[in-house]
Amino acid sequence: MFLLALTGWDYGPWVERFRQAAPDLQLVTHDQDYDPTEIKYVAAWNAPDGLLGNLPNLEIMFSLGAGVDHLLKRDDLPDVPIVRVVNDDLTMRMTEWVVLQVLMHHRQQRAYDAFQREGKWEPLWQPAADAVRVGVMGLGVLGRDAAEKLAALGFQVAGWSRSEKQIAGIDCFSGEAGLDEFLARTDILVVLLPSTPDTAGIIDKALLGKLAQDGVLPQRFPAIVNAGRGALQNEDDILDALNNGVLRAASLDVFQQEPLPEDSAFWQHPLVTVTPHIAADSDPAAIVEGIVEAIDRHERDDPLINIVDRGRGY
Ligand code: NDP
Ligand code: OXD
Repeated sequence: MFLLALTGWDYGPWVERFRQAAPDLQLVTHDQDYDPTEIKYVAAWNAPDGLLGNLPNLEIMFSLGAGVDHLLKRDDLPDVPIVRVVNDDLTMRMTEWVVLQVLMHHRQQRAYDAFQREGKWEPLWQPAADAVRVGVMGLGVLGRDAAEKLAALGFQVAGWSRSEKQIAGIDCFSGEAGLDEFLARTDILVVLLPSTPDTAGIIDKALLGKLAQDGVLPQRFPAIVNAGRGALQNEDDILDALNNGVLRAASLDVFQQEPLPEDSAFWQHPLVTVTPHIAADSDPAAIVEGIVEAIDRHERDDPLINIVDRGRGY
């Protein structure tokens, strides 16, 4: 039996899609009556506390997002493989959001929005994309695709990851040793890291202070674009950096506390673009088939793919 355990998302489209993709799958949602000993598979997004620890015959846990911090931080985590979402639809959604934000900063759209509100016709000098250095933190499934699409638009793109990489058209940096050089050549910093003990609070005063201050548009750069997780960012440090000119703009899709509290200074800040954790939604129409296929693989005794490495935390 397959258990869907979600909070904050509507069950309807997920149940409907599972029924279409696997009509024979016995499916229950966590708000229905079920016998916990019958559950072999669970798909979770912010499942209620305690629920996951009470499934004695569980064989696989599916994260309904690409990120798995919502699972790994739990006290009730069973010792079974965790399969996460790796899916072209989700990747493309993230790349769209990242490219949108990078182009918005590059093409000075926030300034034109303000001019429009003032009824002011004021063309600004515009450099070409190849004069702008984008740095992508995290070169996994999402970071790599965004980096490659940004490079195709002509930006000078570098990436930073834990392990060394070689990617055509991208300057690759890795580990502690590569971080400062990567930051020093970055005008627009895109953050697509997972939330782990190693990355907690990594976007802080020290890191922001190492970003390039010699960008081609000094009044716009450096800028940051974070769609990784709120836990990566020290929000007071970001606000200080914006207020004292170390940072010239921020696009934030993720926050330490979500929903973003009403009194957060980010809402009204003229240099900040806020989106409500929508950079890359998990669309049941795209994701359910991958889960059904993983169950088929498991039942055929084929190895699972996209398993989370609990030691690394992602
Ligand atoms: P991956 O696991 O494929 O990639 C993670 C990348 O981060 C890898 O390149 C990895 O390095 C790097 N990394 C991890 N830890 C470190 C570290 N300590 N130092 C340097 N690099 C590190 O993840 P995805 O690309 O699929 O997703 C990234 C994150 O995006 C998710 O974990 C989630 O938090 C977030 N996300 C946000 C969404 C939104 O709507 N806002 C939607 C979906 C995901 P290496 O390659 O060497 O392993
Ligand atoms: C995810 C997310 O991790 O939506 O997929 O944040």
